[in-house]
Amino acid sequence: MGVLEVVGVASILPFMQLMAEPDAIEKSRWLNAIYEFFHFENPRQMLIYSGIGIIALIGVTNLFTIFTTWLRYKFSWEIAHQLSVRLLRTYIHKPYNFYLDNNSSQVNTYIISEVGNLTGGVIIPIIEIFSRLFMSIVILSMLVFVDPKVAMIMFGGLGGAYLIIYLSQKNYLKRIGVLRIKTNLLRYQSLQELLQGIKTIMVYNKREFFYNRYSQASWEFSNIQPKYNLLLSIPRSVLEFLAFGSILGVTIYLYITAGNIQSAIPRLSLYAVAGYRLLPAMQKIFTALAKLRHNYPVVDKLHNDLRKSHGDYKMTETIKALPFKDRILLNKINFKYETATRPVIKDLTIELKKGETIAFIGSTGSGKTTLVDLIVGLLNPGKGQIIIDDTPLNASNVKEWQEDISYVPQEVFLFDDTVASNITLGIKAEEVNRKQLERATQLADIHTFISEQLPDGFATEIGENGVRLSGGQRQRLGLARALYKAPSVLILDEATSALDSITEKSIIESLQKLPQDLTTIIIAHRLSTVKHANCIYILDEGKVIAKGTYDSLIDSNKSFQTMVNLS
Ligand code: DUT
Ligand code: MG
Repeated sequence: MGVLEVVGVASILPFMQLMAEPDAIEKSRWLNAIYEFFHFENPRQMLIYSGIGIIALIGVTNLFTIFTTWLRYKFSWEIAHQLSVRLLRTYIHKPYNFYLDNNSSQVNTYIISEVGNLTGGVIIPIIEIFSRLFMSIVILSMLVFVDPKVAMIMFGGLGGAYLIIYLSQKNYLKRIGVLRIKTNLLRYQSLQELLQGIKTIMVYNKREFFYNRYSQASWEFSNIQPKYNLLLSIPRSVLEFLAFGSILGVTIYLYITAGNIQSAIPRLSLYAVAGYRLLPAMQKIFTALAKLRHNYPVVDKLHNDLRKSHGDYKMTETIKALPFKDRILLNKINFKYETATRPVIKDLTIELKKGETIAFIGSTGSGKTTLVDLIVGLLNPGKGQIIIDDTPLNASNVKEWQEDISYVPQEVFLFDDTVASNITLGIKAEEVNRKQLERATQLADIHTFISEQLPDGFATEIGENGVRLSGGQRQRLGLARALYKAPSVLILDEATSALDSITEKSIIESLQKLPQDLTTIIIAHRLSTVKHANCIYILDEGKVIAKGTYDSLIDSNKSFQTMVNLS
């Protein structure tokens, strides 16, 4: 594009020469050579043909510009896509505690919004700088070739002015760049929270507070944009003034040195055309530099997150389950959340035989959920080990261990898709094991509801996070999901707490009828849920304060007696 543009600009000089001085062919070696080469019959003919030639050339140049523009954007957005998915890959492979320490809106904002800013504010500007710089240099060299002094003045004036403006804005641009990222994140975060809490917000009539929360963030963000846009456009006005001034200046200079203005017209046209091309090019370079400066903090942030990753994650979902034959041993495990001051689990040792059902009970906040998060390998114990048969759990086998497990967390996660897809977690419709699906939903006591009450049965869409279902229905879908996987370890964290006692009882009873080697870990506040467990552990502040079967605990443990009496 640069070459084409330069040829277009350069061709103006001989053309104007021909126009201004009919005897130019005799005077100029170049024109004479061209005249001879094409076997023109007279200067008039040469003038017309070269005019047509130049028009064609400008046409081709502009067509080519369209093509290169397309190429440039295609290239840039391809990078944007790659970066975006690479970031996502990095984030979904972060350890679970990353999500405890960071607001999820951050991931959201970076992957979607900031990658867009990176494309528009960094990648495209870099390409712009290269292409425009090349063009500017070639046009400038041509001007130097024609008249070094004028070229230097022109370049020095324009370049110097841009440089001064850029240097004076540099730090400010970066500062508002950092601020822009922060306020953009706040915008996303406050909006996401507003939408998640819409029910509470409506009932508590707190629309104003949450509205203002977003409004504040949006206002701060919107305050930055005009400043940034102004900074980008200031030099244009300054430079237009300078350029017009210099063209006039050059005209006067040439008038004085050449004496007669007629012979200066070709050169003046050249300067005008060169300026016409050079000014926007330099303006674009300036804008690109300023954009780069402003958006550099984005590069920093994203690079930082990408750098800490290994890059080549395996995403395959077909993982071989870790052999589990005999026992799970929690050997003196300790755990403290990074943000907390006190440990949640203290020197805990528990052995769990395959096929057994154990239960964790204890007051709220005693560390039950933390303990099962440790067992499933979402969290890593600070001290101590989790040993499966004889294999200590570590980063390299945790995925295989998770293949053995179905975990129904305290909050069931549902996504806006069909019932079947929510239970099978995205297995393709034709690969779904229908028999297993029926059995799992029957065990979870949700089969009748799905087939009789939902308009499209298993194909019914359940809405965002299952809003079209009741709390108990959501829990039973979570259970059905866990059973569909046919695990060897089933972990239920308050997974039946939203059910009425009768439904819960029938589910727990049917779970007991499952194959003998299913190992079950149940967390419950309702003691009837854990009545049949082989061993009940009472947790308090991360320690086991009593253990035993339901009956033996009733006999031996005072606080257990109180709990039973209260319930
Ligand atoms: N905690 C944190 N950071 C977290 C999660 C929990 O500091 O990301 C604290 C809160 C609580 C303790 O750990 O004081 C134990 O929490 P856990 O969720 O394990 O308690 P629980 O026994 O499951 O309580 P509940 O019966 O209310 O579910
Ligand atoms: Mg819990």
